[in-house]
Amino acid sequence: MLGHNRKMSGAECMADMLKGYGVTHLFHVPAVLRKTFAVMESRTDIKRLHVHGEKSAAYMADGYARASGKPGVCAAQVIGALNLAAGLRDAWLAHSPVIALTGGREPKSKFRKVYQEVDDVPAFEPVTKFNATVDDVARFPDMVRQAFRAATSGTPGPVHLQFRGNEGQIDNEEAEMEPLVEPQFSRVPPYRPIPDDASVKAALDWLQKAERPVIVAGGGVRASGAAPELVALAELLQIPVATSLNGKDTIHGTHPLSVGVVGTYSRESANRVVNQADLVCFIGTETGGMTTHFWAVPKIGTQAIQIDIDPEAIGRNYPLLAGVNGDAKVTLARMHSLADKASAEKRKPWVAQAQKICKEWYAKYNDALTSDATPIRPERICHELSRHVPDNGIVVVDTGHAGMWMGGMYDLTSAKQSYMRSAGHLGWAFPAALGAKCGAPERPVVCFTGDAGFWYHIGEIETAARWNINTVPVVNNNAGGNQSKRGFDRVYGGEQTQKAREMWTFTKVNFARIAEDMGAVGIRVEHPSAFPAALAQGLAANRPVVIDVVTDIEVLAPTAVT
Ligand SMILES: Cc1ncc(C[n+]2csc(CCOP(=O)(O)OP(=O)(O)O)c2C)c(N)n1
Ligand SMILES: [Mg+2]
Repeated sequence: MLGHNRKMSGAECMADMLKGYGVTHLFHVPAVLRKTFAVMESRTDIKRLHVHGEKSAAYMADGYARASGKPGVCAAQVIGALNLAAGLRDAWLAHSPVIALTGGREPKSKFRKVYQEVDDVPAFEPVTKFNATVDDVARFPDMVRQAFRAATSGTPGPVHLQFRGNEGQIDNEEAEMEPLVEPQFSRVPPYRPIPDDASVKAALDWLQKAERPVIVAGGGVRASGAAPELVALAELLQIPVATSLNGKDTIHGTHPLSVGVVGTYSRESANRVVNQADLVCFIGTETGGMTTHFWAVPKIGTQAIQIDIDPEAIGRNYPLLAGVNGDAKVTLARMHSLADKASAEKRKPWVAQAQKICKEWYAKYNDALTSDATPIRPERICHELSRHVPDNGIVVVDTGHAGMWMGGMYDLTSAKQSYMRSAGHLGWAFPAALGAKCGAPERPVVCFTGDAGFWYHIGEIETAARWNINTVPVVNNNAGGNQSKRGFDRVYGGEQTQKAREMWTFTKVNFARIAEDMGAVGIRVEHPSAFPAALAQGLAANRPVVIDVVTDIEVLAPTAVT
């Protein structure tokens, strides 16, 4: 209650506030805010997960946030702070609300060569929306509130609070405080800004006049929870929908208007449809390099309209006929209510053309998707995942080839499924999947990663076993980082030397065996026909699992078409 201050420690205040904001898990490497962690035990049910590196703590918080829509919280003492900052970079790129807590310097001893100390604050600046220090214990309530407010509002993103003392010992101190919580900021989105009606009508007018329009839906649609409104508008007006990689779950892949992920880690059909469109409607996408294949899909000059919650994003990369500033869900619902259904008729040939392009894609890749080859082709894993990921499953995907394979070849088959992807960092997916499971414990979580990606945070198998976080990582194990093959061939003038392979190949390792040793269920798959049963076993295990799939190191993912 406002104005009811009482004497309490920073630790008590922090524990009460995190509980009040609905935080259920905190990912950390000790020792930071020790008193807070101790007090949490008696005042809250928050799980305090000691994980195997600050970067994976940040990735877990990120996965938790993307799966639940609630801010994920991670923490590190002063020496681990920059490891934590490194882990915020993916959350920053993906606009994921992560709150990072670190220990920091004491005014009375800074610049005196304190053990382990540097000035960490500047390093958080490029990866946070709000980067602040808490130097007086009486500031706990308003700074924690500001952290949640900044993380969740507008375009969401990471924040950093540095607490005085290398371990944030300021939490031992007392002051007159009120641990006031604003539940509105405990999840994304806290506000739904309503767009100016004139701008909505102008955009809708262009959309309805177009004969070959396409929608490109991004992570902003996902953050807004606007997938149902997106699909409803597309159906009403008969408009094909492509997505960014971050927005892949805003329309499921088997929907008749879905054309796939557009851009660089993409599906050929999406790029072809977008490049044949006479108008592109961008919704909740930054129109960044990845989604537009470096502004080649669509080409600059294509007629475009754009809807975004961030006014600065509107028109950044494509000159626009119309821009709409507002929340995706309310904007799409408003467009739906104003739409002229009769205008859909003239787009029938265009929808048929888009569907033909999609069919051509399936025909072209059918052999690879259903291949019985051993070592296994990654396309076959994607195909089996499309067939067997449960109806309410969350799929968490790493970057590089993993992003290309799954972005292009995997289909969500239900509106209840979710898809989360690394925004660029190799090794993100496995810890993020563990965080996702913590954030959505009732949903099955499957992770797709390469072996190079899996090596990064392999120690987290032990965390999964210790906390019984039953995700099902599927490791596309080709004993190398073979996305590098193409690049090295190029710099060697066509074909690299045999010796060059030492730069991107590894020892052949059985991850299933390693998983067993760490207390998880390990399943090794050497033939594609065994994969469905392995996945079913993994999903039913009710224990942490690792599915190690032996795949072909020579197979490369298709590159983007323009
Ligand atoms: C932090 C980081 N470092 C480096 C890279 C560059 N990179 C992208 S993919 C890749 C190799 C991936 O290997 P693996 O996970 O085994 O997948 P594969 O290509 O073999 O399918 C590398 C090094 C990156 N994306 N992120
Ligand atoms: Mg590999």
